[in-house]
Parts: sequence; C-alpha cells; structure tokens
Amino acid sequence: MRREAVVGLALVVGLGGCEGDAPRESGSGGSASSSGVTATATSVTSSVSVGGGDGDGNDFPAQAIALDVGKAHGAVLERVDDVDYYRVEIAERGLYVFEVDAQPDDDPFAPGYIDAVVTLYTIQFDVNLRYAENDDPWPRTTQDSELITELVPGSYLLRVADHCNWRELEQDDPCPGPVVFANPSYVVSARRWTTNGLGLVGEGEAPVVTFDPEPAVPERYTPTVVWGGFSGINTYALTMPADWIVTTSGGERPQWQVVTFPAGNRGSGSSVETGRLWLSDRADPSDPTATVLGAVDASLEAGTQLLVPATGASGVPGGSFGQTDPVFVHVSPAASMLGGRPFYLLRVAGASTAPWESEPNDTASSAPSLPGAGLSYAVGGELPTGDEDWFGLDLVSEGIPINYFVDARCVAQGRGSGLEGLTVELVEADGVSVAFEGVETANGPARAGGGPVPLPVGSPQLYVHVTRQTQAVDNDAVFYHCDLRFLAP
Ligand SMILES: [Ca+2]
Ligand SMILES: [Ca+2]
Ligand SMILES: [Ca+2]
Ligand SMILES: [Ca+2]
Repeated sequence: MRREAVVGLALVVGLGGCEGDAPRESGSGGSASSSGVTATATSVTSSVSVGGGDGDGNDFPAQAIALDVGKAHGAVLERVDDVDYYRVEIAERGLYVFEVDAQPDDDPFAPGYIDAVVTLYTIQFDVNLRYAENDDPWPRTTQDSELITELVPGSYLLRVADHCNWRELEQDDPCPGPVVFANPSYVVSARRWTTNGLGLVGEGEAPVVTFDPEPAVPERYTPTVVWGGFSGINTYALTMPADWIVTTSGGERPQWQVVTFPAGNRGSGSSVETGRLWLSDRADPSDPTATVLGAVDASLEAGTQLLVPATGASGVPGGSFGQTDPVFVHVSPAASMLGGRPFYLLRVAGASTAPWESEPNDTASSAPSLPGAGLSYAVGGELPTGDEDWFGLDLVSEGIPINYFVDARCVAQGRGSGLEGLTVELVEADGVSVAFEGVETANGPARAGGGPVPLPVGSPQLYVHVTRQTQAVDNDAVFYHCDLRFLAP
C-alpha cells in the first residue's frame, strides 16, 4: 500500500479532474500533511482472484471482470504483455479514484514489480473510448498508478497494464527485452472520493483551506486534492502547518509544491488544461500591489509544478512564510471552457529545498562549498538584481575520479521563479571556463556545456557560477535551484 491519499476538499459546481508525470525532485523530500478536510473514503473491501497471463480470462474488453466501487481486487500480470480489463458501473456523478498497488511500500520504484498504467474507457454503443489515464501519481511518489477523475453515471472499462507493454501498445515503442516480474501481483481498487463539503469557491473568493498537521508524519508527503470547477480564476488561501517547516542542519528551506494534474484523455479526463498557476500574498488575483511569489504556465508541459521556497534572510529557514499570514494560490484555465468536461485537480504539499546558499558568495574566492556528497550536489539560492553566486567544489577531497563527466543543471523559471535567462558556468581554478555557459529558457534548464562535460584536467577545484539576465514583469520571485552530478565516462 502506499501513501495515504488523504483528503479532499471542495466540490464546487460540480465539474471535475486531471493527471501527469513529474520528475522526482532531488533535495525535496516531499512532505506534507494534509487538508483540513477529511475525505471519507468509502471503505474498501478486497477479493482476490487468480489472474494474469494466459487464461485469466480478462484480456479483452468483452472479458472484463466486474470491479465494484468500494472494492479491491487482487490479480497478477504473469507476463509483461498481459493486460487485465475491469468493468466499473458508476451510479452517481462524482470524483472517483482508481489505484493500483504493486510496488513495495518502502521502495516505490523497485524493479521486478509491475510498473502499472491504468486507462479508463467509456463504453458507448459498444465502442470503447479512452477517457482518462494514469501511469504514476502527481507528484510522482511511486510507480503505482493513481487515477483521479470525475465521472457521470454509466459503464466504464478499466485496463491495467505494465508500463513497458503500455508503451508498445500506445506509443509504438517496443519493450526493449523480456521483462520478468519477480513479483507479478497487484491490487486494483475503485472508490468514490467524498469530501465533507468544505468548500470553494466562487470566482474572486478566497476560501481558507487549512491543513491538518496531524497525519503529516511519518511520511513527509501527503497530498491534498482540491476539486472545483472553474470559470475565470479560482483562488485558495493556504497556511503552511508547523510540521511542514523542515529545519535540518543542512539549511534547507520549506517550500510550497503546487501542481495541477494534466488534463485530456492521457490525463484526468478534463477537457481543459490549467493555464497560469501562481502564488501571491494577496487574495485578489488582479491586485497590482501583490507580490508574486512564483508562477508557471501549467499548459506548457504536463506536470509543470510550482516549487516556491520560503523567502527571508539568507540562511534563515521559514520566516513567516505562509504561517502567520496565508499565501494565495491562483488557478486559471488555459482556454475557454465551452463544452466538454472542464475541471481540475490541484494538489498542494509542503516540501523542502536543497540546502540554501550563504551570502556573501559573489566571487570565486568567497565561494562556499557546494552542498552534497559523493557524485551528487545541490543548492538553492536567490539572485536579486545585481547579485551573482559562486560555489566551489574540491574534486580531490570529494574523491571524484578525474576522468568523470560533470552535468550542471540550474532551474528558476522551470519551478516558477521570475528569473529569466538564469545562467550557469563551470570554472576551473585558474578562472577558465570548463564549457560554454548554459542559459535557462522556457524549453529547459540551464546546463553548462549543454549536458555532461569532461572534468577539467589538472584543476583540483571546480567552481559553479550562477548569474541572471532579466526579471519577468509579472513575477517577483528570484529563487533558483542547481544540481551537479558526476557521471562515469
Ligand atoms: Ca489478463
Ligand atoms: Ca506506473
Ligand atoms: Ca545569492
Ligand atoms: Ca551572491
């Protein structure tokens, strides 16, 4: 089983949900607790059947096994090319969750287990149309699937497949070789996602969604789902509970992690993608005096998320960031919502940044050591106008082999910062650039040399130099994140 999918909230006018894939964040352990709103998940009872492979009798839609809402079903994918179909009858319009649990709790990306992908189809006049799909949850905390969507009454088909087979079936990308599952079993379940009716939201209103810190630990990540139809811009007020404030000796800062699930029939089933998604210190989304703490265009890439660190004096985690005063999440649609089934799912969590920079660090000679160990290093920082940041790494004392490659990546815009043209340069001890500067664009992070480059010969020291170009006119955030990885040749 896995993390608790707690919560819920708000149902507004009744429209419904979404999905996608986000890379796992290094340095951000995840975190959070969840919602003041306790979702009463209908209790799930289980049944087990022998399944999978030849002879399990559910390899085609016409052979689908019934899966009742509120029930779980244990089965097997004996071979990588086995698929299992389930028929689900929905009696009431609402938000539904389909989960597959195959990965072990303590190692949710383990090889040898099924990497499930679930696909939900509508059945109309004997034609099955793909309605929604999920490979891994948003944010990506496991390879197990979690499909959340809004459904109207009717009959649906749910297909469970392994990711490798799914790629071959759906993307024409053949499985590279025989996949053998050391453990081919899984449990699939369907349940209604109910809420206590706390709720949202008329346009321009800013309800306070308070988070219940109690279920936060031991898992540092507990998601919150907000469900609402939207027209225009929706706003949510958020307060970060004390347990989200991660204080460690590494100097990390707490940060908001905000994502809306991708729409479409490869996602939540919603007919409208989220557009601009931003955090500010004002409830009114058009208040010209607001400070915008972070903003992304979620329609550009599936799973684009905000990762907004606490601001404050350097090296001081926390501050009053969203604790004494709420911060506001604003969500706007990417397109008009005529027709279709427009809805969205918003997930908010606490996370922590990589260890934070210490100023002054404006020259190579004042550069602090880049935090990290072994082959992996990461740091977070800020670049207000006129600032530049340097970090140093002693390759010899860190034991990094001289024939290795280094990949330096920095992200600002990609996490919602207003820094434009974030630039990263690798410099050796004599001040010479190791590779050409990398500059972040809307299409991707800044990478020195454009990708992994050989380490400089004969320089025991490597410096990372981070600078900025301009500031977005509608985004005041100046944070960035860099990580360095060393790779064998
Ligand atoms: Ca089967
Ligand atoms: Ca998966
Ligand atoms: Ca700085
Ligand atoms: Ca600096």
